[in-house]
Amino acid sequence: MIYNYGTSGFRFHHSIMKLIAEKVGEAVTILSIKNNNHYGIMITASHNPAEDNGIKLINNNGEMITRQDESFMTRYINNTISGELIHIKDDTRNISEIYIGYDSRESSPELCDLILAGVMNIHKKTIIHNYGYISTPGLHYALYKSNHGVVPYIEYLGALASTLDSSKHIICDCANGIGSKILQDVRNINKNHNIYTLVNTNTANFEMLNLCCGSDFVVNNKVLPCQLEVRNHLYASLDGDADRIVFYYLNNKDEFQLLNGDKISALIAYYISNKLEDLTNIAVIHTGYSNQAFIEFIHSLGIKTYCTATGVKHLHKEAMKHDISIYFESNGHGTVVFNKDYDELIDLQKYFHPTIGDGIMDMFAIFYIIQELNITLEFWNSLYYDYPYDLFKMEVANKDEFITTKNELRLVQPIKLQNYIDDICKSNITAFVRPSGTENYLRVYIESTCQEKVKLIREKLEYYIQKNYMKQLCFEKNNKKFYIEDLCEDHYATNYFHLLKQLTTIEPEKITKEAFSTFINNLSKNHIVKIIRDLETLNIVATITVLIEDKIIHNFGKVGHIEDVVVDESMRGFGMGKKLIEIAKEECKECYKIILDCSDENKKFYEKCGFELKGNEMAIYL
Ligand code: NG1
Ligand code: ZN
Repeated sequence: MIYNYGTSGFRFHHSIMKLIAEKVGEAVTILSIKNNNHYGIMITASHNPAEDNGIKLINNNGEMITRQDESFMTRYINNTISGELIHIKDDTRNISEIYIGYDSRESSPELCDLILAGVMNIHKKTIIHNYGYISTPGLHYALYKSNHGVVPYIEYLGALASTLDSSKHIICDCANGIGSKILQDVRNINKNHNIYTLVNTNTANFEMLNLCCGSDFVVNNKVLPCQLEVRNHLYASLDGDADRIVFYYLNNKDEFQLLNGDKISALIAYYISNKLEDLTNIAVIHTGYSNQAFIEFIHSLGIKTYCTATGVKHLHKEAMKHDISIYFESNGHGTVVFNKDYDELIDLQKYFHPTIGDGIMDMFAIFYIIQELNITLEFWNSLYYDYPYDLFKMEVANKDEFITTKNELRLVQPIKLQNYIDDICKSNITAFVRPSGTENYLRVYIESTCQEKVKLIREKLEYYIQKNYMKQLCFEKNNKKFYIEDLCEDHYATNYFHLLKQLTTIEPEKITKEAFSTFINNLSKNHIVKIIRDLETLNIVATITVLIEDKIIHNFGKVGHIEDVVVDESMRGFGMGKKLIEIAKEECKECYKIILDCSDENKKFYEKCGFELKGNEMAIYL
């Protein structure tokens, strides 16, 4: 197994996290010494189920770590690093400093101990700041604070809360996670305010985390989380580590109204546009999952928008380029970055986390804006209405085969799928497909001004992806997995031609990409070329061609012809040939017979597959 430091750091089932935690501690300590900087280690799996956990690192300014550091972490944990670092262990003059903390998961304290043991393996004199229970933004804030000398996190939140009008009120679903501890602590230092009621605060019963509650549940199901019944109210849901928030309410028809990351961003942009004359250097940063209606609204305010790849680190990077950047992912993760101070916004600025999305700060910020503008929830919601959209995920054989452009709105590979999307999505429909950075899925997003079209495109795309890319595990041998695909243009750069060489004469070097594409594009629906690929190496290990012949005789019957059966030498004797015949039989379901020619030595094999000798093969070579 390869442990990859991805968009959400290392994130796995807690039992796997335990295997790598000590090494993570070692690696971070080496980074701290090497780069002469302190680092933060946050133990959390955010909105994931309770049995998962994760580790995400923070740099000395409270931001995400660099790509180089991420790559170092991956290489160190997977033991693919050279011996260059060994001497670091022995030098007692080294300085290292670590900030560490965790959310409310059962496995977190043990993971913390393991990480700290790893830290000690490298350098016993490491300075350790152990925050124990803390939210992700809380730990980011601690590192930011270490550079900027600002007040501690809870006190800071307490001071913010005290500026809010306590005649207004919000019900906050804490996802049974760390947000409840933080908000209770904030209340303890600021007993006077009564701006929030907390629900789903059960951190003692670990299994309850994110269960039927929290921001992801609300966004995905568009219903109230459990424990919430009061009507006519503003609600908010945090996620498990309190770095995301979404709002919602029930309208006068009792219909659920979601105020997601786009709506949060829109309200902040609306507020800023009311305060500032010149909006030239104000930016709204979003991802492909933002609704076009939201983007049109932002443009109508005179504010420019920028689309980046998914994951807040991409949004944050773009945010650093503008005077003020409002950035939110649709699922509620985001903040506002002020790279320049504006007198008119000096109060607003205080409510936003300087380096990362913070669900609690964002909740206070929205509260402040509603209070300042004195608006109703209906007014906020009516800034714009979403166009119909759909977002769903599909499990494919290998999501790494899908490569997108930088903003993820188009596929660079497989070209065939992008061409298909372009073909079916004409006017007023957009759709894009990207591999998830956090799960082994493809995510498919479709948006249109017409609900029916969204439904239709979903059906088409689902069918197409299922047929061409879904995991169809057909064979497992010695822990190796294989899957079936149709031959397509994208297979030009594979070992396909060399595999055919094991059957007969072929000159791969003379086959151009164009000639191959023409061949593929001219294949009729009755000419099917199937391949079996190794799931890990992606090598094509077997192939079969099936031709379906339409006849007039036998009541317009069909005859299946099997051609070009090849199993790679290294794969013979594993039952791969039998699998190919099963695939062919499946394709020939409507045929009244299947015929093939074979050499004497293969006769036995085909007999085992149910074939019998019939007639003689005749040929004339021209
Ligand atoms: P992936 O799995 O890469 O789509 C998901 C969310 C992101 C972000 C990351 C966690 C969607 C569509 N994607 O990413 O917004 O929250 O998890 O960093 O919700
Ligand atoms: Zn989170």
